[in-house]
Amino acid sequence: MLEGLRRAIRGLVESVTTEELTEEKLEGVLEDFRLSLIANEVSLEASEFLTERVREALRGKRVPRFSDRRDLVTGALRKALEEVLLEADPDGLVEEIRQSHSSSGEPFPVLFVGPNGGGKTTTVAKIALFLKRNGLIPVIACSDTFRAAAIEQMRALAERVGVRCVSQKYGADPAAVAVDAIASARSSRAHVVLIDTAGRSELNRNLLEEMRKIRRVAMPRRVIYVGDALTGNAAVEQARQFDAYVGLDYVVLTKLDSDVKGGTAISVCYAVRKPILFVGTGQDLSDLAPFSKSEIIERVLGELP
Ligand SMILES: Nc1nc2c(ncn2[C@@H]2O[C@H](COP(=O)(O)OP(=O)(O)OP(=O)(O)O)[C@@H](O)[C@H]2O)c(=O)[nH]1
Ligand SMILES: [Mg+2]
Repeated sequence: MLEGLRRAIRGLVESVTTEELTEEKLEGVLEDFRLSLIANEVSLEASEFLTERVREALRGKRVPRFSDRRDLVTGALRKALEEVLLEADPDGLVEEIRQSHSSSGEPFPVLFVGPNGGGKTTTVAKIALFLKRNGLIPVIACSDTFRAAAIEQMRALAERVGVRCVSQKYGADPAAVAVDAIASARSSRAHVVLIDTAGRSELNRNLLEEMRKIRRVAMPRRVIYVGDALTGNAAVEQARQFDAYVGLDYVVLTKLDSDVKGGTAISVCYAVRKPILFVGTGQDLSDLAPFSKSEIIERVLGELP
């Protein structure tokens, strides 16, 4: 995971700690760094931001000792990443659901949105398991009434987790399915409703309108964007659109287990300024981990030469 990003930073550190840097040379080193970030799925804007932070740390400074220069660079990057990356605490969400349910008796609806194949259905099941392990009773709403076999897929996963799943026929109104599930959760005194929705291969207006309608009708307390880390800039662009159209509270980034580049988390946080709640780390139901800023920073900056 994240080797690419680590290599980009290592390359930068190596350059600044082995060469005498004239202003001109420094610009060349910074440009190489910027391009290596971009090659590892860090968006254009976020790459510029990080590069600028390194430039500020080094520019105009005569730092004769190489080890001091390394510390300046890694210190600047550490600070910049601290600023860009945003994390949300899953235990905080559990507590909020619990408190909301005990004070109102109402289930807490959570809407999952995202592009086709990003991992929504799998993530809904993983989060259902996480919530169940934390003593909450989830109900799942199959509001993907669009894709062939989506309902069977969700039902099979829900069965493995051991949670109830509310569905209707294919072609049914996804918002009506969500409302149905919320009513069913209310009568069974379940704590939380997880609403799985459809994706489309092309992000289009229809899908965004459909999500907006579910939001209006089902009134979720939280909206979670599920994006595939491997798709890099596409995931960022989609997150931006879902945020503009539907409004997002959290991000879940999936497939981090196969993500050798590693820049998507930085890019998504930089673009939509929403915290990452979880990352997906595999296909199993327990392959879900809280997103830890300090862990990511350690992974890319730790033990550099
Ligand atoms: N390696 C890995 N695979 C994952 C992860 N999350 C999901 N997947 C896989 O990605 C594929 C698509 O996942 P789904 O959950 O069906 O994606 P979706 O967003 O619901 O897709 P649509 O319903 O078609 O929009 C499946 O094969 C999942 O097993 C992850 O964190 N790591
Ligand atoms: Mg799905």
